[in-house]
Amino acid sequence: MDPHSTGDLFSDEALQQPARREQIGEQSYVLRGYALPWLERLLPELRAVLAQSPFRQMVTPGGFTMSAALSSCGDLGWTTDRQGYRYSPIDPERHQPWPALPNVLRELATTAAAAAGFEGFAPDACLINRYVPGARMSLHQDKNERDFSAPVVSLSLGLPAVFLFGGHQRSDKTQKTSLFHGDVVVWGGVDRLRFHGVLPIKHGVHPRMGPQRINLTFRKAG
Ligand SMILES: O=C(O)CCC(=O)C(=O)O
Repeated sequence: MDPHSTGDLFSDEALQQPARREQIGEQSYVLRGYALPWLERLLPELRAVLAQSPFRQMVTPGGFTMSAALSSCGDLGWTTDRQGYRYSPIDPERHQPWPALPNVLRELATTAAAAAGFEGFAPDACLINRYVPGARMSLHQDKNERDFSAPVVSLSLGLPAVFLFGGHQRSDKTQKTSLFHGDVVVWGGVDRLRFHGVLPIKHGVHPRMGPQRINLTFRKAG
């Protein structure tokens, strides 16, 4: 995640366009480039979180190692092992609380949610996924949270991804949306439990983030 120097001319701010809002569902939006103006503040905080709770490979209840490596920050972190999926206040590798959710991440998630029509979003969990080329996320619903009235806010950094957005049944047709560095997806309300996933990440090197994609998903879990 070390910045590769691109000079001021090509900084995220210089490249920034006004965020475009693309509707992908009745209450779901992609906010194009929304996070670009935040990145100078956000990336050092993210790096500090990951220095405390580094990425690790987790195992599903079925015994499969997830291809994305995971970490978390906030009051609750999402974990999986042979016992099941759950939120926990404790990082199971360090036996200590997860790192606190940095203010800049909280603010980003809250304002992005509001831009998508969800005022007052107060996340208490931020799951951080790291995808190297070839890593993917199979179709799933986010349903380990207590209350589905809050949206999911998802920030993409680094290499592009193809996001799959399905329906309420696993077998429903999915729509494909390319996600780029700085894009934020928000889904909630009638769309909150829609299946979603990510196709295998293509090989590449992102000028700012290197050969990886990092995704942060903010949720109200507790
Ligand atoms: O990486 C992404 O864009 C989606 C991540 C995701 O689906 C999840 O964390 O539940």
